[in-house]
Amino acid sequence: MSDLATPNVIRRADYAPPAFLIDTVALEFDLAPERTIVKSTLRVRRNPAAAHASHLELMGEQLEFVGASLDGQPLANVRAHEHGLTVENVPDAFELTLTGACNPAANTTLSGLYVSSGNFFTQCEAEGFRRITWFLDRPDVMATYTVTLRADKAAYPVLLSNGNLVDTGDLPDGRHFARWEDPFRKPSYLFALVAGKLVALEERITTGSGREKLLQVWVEPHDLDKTRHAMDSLIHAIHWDEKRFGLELDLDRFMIVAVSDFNMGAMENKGLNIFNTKYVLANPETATDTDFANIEAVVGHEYFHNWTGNRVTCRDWFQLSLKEGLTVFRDQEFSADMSGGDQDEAARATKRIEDVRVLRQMQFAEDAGPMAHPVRPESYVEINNFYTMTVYEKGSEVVRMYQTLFGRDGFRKGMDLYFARHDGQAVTCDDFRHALADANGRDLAQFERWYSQAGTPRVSVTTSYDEAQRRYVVTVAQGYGDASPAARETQKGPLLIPFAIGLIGPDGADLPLRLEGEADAHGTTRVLEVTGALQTFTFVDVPVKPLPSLLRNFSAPVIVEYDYSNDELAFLLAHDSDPFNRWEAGQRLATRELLTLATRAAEGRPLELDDAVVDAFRRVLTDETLSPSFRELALMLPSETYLAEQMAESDPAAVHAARQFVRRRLAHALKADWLAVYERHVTPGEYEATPVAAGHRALKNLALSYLAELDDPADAVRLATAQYDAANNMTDRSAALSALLGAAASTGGDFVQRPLQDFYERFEKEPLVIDKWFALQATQRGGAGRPVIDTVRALMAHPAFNLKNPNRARSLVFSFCGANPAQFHAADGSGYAFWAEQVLALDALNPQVAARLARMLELWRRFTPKLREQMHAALKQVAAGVKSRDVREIVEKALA
Ligand code: B3K
Ligand code: ZN
Repeated sequence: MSDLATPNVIRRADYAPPAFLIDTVALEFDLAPERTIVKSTLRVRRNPAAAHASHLELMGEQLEFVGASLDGQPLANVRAHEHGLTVENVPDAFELTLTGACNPAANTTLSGLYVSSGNFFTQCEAEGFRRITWFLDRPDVMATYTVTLRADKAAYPVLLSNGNLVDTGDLPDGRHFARWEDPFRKPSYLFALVAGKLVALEERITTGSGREKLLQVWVEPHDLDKTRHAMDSLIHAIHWDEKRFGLELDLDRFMIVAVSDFNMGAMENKGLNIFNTKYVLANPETATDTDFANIEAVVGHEYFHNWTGNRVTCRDWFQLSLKEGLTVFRDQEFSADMSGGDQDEAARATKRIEDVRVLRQMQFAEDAGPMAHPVRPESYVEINNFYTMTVYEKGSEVVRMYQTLFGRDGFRKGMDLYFARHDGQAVTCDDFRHALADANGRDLAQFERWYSQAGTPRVSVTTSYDEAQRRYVVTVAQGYGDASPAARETQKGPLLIPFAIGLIGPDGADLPLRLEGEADAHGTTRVLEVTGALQTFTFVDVPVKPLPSLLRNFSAPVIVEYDYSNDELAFLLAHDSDPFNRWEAGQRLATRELLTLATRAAEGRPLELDDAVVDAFRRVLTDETLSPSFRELALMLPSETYLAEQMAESDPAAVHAARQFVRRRLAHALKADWLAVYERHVTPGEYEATPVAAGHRALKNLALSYLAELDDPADAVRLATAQYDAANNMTDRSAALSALLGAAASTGGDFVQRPLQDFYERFEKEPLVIDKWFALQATQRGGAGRPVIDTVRALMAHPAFNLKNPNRARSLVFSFCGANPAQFHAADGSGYAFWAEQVLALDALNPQVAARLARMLELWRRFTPKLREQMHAALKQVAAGVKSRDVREIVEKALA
């Protein structure tokens, strides 16, 4: 049965409050893999704030109707249908009992109730609860829940749901039960249950008000030795939210459960967070430094949702960024504080750089294509397609701008007012903005455009210095450039842009800043408030012609255009006091050079690299006053994907040729330095997961990857082989293997076969590590006459490959299509044919995951004509065979 019967567009403008409210929900589950019976008893009443309706319409999908009663009487005027259930002529207030059945074992969508490794799990956000029972499955219907779980005791010894455990006991026939009560009203998307053979790491902590709390991390028994880091991250998150925002854990018990089949990262169900194993399980042998950091961030993120999302939730799904943008901002600040405290600006900058890199590579690309939408979208076909980089990452930048405008204290005042006004409510992005505005005595009407306009703003800056008058005039123009049609139709006017700027003197020191009209100079970074389409700011008392440092710490999610020379960029890279902008100067320098080279490569002209670029890189590499993590970020070239997006017509092959040329050139020119850095930054002894140790490993492994580019990679092969064999942690082991794969691509050497095989055998029983094994091979560079698609196709037939497991699908299929552009965009179209096959195969199993893969061709119009044609054909092939609403929305928008 396809769900295409109603391919209707849902519009924000059509929001209407629900005709009925549900105050209490009592759920009883008789859990069985093939047929689970769910009995739901609802206290329903007419919504006084809504128009009168005589029928109650509940949503339901893939449910078998078993029976119904109203106020204890069997119900005749009830009609179950494909999209739910209608009860006709209901009274003003009543108790409704509905019994239905579903098939968790057959549920490959991983939405609703499903089975993974023999255990039961749920995923309800956004609209999965309706696949469990009939309901007003929308976030503005908030109820208190009591949940009774019954199941076979031997097969499902652990029975979990939201809130507090109030009763347990044995039942006849080897069954048992558990009853859970959640004291907090919540929307249905936050409901969860888990049942199965699981064990927990437990801790008891005391929170700010002196109350004791039970914390649990539940996993399969063989994974118990990988839960310590997740538990520590949870404890840190709980303390951080008290300290930074005065927000305390409200439940007596807080549980995290890991599941290996999961569509995304994790889910913030009230008191019972369910996580992809990837964001829970870690020990030094199996997880990289990046995995450790991601676990901390995601554990924090889901925990922070308890207040920003759960206590205050969204009125409707158009407001998704209300909880997601805000919670991403909170997790970014948490990670920054964890890595460097709130004092160490350089350590905080590392986190900032990583976040901005993701935003620019992924969100700016989204803005440039057919899925471009505002942070608060106006319409959708399938809401699951709108858990996007724009809603999450740009949404976080929008929240960050309030903090940039009002400072940390002003932001905190706004948050306090937001909770004072809206605790326990389902609200809108406007409510959040008003709280921030009112708490700070500001009119933020213009700021609303950040929520309603799509596209990436461009800020063009010109400057002029009057030596006689000692005045420096900064002229700022804002617009959207040639935005995509989807973005253009949302654009109405200029934004309020907090634009942080500094002025640097010829000695490299910041100049004190005094704007015209100010009594005296203060500070060396100023947040200018740009509000007009064209505006000038005049600095006075400027003793020498300065160099501007623009958009410090990336104070707004915009593209800055300013005509820096290569020498000026090298100067900023060496001197800017803003660590973000030091990195930024290096990226601009490299990007400009790489794009010039890519154009030359496309025209078949010889390539050469400006010595100034080599020198700038050498200075960073050898500057021991800079932190290793900063150097690693500064020396990493912009990604091929990002570079291709900057071209008038994306040409992945030309970009790859240019980037490889530069990597080789830097490898040769700085060979002795790379070797010295490699030796200096080894981290002998026991593995430490600290940011400092991780920084050393990152820089050392970057050096190794450059050394692997040498024409004669003997040194790299020797070092990488030794590193692989001696490694006591996954960061070093996987980096060594990756370097060997790199060296093998250029030389065809067979030195990589043994470690590749060893890696598989060593970690055969660790699915998350086997994911890395697939991903490393999917993203490897292709050698002459050895296209990676051949390896990928062979790996699809490997016994360990399984398309139904999203992590495995992502490790091979998504990694190849999304993270190996030069191979995926092969001129013969082989990558696109593979993509179309896999999108259609996934579409039949798991539409949400399929839709993510489908998006990988959405920028097809921006590529060179030959690639464009082939991508178009692949898209049409998918459009002709698609079944799900999820994938259909993506391909139809791409083809429109
Ligand atoms: N809120 C969930 C995402 C749900 C996605 C549904 N397709 C995880 C998070 O953002 O915390
Ligand atoms: Zn979230």
